[in-house]
Amino acid sequence: MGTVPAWQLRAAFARRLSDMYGSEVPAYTTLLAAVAEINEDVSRIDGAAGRLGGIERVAAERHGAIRVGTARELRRVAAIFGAMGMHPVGFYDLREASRSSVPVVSTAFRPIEPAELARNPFRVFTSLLTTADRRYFDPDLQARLEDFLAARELFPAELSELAERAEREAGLDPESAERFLTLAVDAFRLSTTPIDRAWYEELARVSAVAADIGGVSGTHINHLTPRVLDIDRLYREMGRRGITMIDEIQGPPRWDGPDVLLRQTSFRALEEQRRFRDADGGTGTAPLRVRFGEVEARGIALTASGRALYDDLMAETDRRCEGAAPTDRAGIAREVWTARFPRTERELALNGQAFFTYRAVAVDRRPADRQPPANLAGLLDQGWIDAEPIVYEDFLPRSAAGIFQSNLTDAGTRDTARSGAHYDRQWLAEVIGRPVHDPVDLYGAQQQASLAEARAALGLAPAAPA
Ligand code: OOG
Ligand code: NI
Repeated sequence: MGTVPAWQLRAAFARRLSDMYGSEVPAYTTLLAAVAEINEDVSRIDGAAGRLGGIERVAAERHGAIRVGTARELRRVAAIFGAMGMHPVGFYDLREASRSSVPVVSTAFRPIEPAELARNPFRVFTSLLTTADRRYFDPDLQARLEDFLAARELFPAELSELAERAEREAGLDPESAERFLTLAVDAFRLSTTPIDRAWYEELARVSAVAADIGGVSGTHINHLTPRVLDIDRLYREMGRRGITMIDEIQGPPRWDGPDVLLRQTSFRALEEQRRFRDADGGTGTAPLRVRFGEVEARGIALTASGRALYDDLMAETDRRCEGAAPTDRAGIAREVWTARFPRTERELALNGQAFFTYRAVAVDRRPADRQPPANLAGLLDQGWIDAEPIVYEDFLPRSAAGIFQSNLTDAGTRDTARSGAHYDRQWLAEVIGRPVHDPVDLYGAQQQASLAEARAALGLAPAAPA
């Protein structure tokens, strides 16, 4: 009897979660059908489509999002994802990135090794409620909220035990794997336990996100996002299929230069009937909007300086959009990018603005009767090495905040006269009890290792640090 390794647990979990979500949220199934059609079409007509991950990877690729209330819950989540080879990467402070009341800080659990990403890149954006932030919660509400959260159990003990064993032993026997997957998918299903109406509404006055996290007895996947190779086409296609998307695609504009980072768009959460319990003990149903759909297109990972340029272009686009009609934004963004963003991958590589995997070309393809030059520009231009873009595997705080926001019916309240509690990546690492990786470090190490290997293959000394 073999062992089911972490990556197979991850791939099976992503697939089963997707099946579960599809059976409960019909619009998601519509989205998947449109995505599959477009991906097949694009990969047939565009030979370069596979450069940012092969079609098999892209077809299976999903990200999900969950929200939890306490450090203890987050540690449980980390163990469950750890069993699937997913590790916390990045720190996102959505309190600062939103106009509405979004009292959370977040990380993403995902594979970090290139080979693991290629097998299945499933990632889960995971948010933690900031109960100690006085802008949202006064001491009395904080205390009642924390009591409520401390009394609930998101995950059965058996699930946590299986997760710990899987991580310790690098996999599970098939029977335990089956049990683990069943319990894990169930843990992220929308709960049918009646919701305490008064409590939910009290939290919703502060923030719909706080109510979604701390007003109910369970957590749930609130969206699952497939990856599409042409997001502009998908956007139009969803309209044709009768599903209204939010009014823009977030992230970089469509333009004729390299695709970088991440472009996302979503449809608003649909009303679902939920059971509520009133103070007098009676129960009833009322509609809630908590599960939605999103789709994304992924591009090349940017270095710190590439990212600074990106942020700068977004800020310039914002300034130039003031007073303009919302529908003008895409055109304005495209102008800003055309004027200021590098037009080719080569430029991005040589400027040190984006990450690539470098490989020495096969011996019989190398220039004959010549010595390889020492510098990267010469190596690329004379055809000694190939540069394959590294896919951006992470998220964008502003898009994330936009996704949260587009699903709030009410902005909530925030006392801006008070200062917020401070949280950062280090703090989060201590809370989780595991390192929280810096995404730029991960991409940088991957690029560095590939370049060193390529140079060694060509008999060159390791590159001097840039
Ligand atoms: C998470 C929103 C962030 C993304 O794709 O940026 C996100 C949430 O709504 O809980 O998933
Ligand atoms: Ni998302």
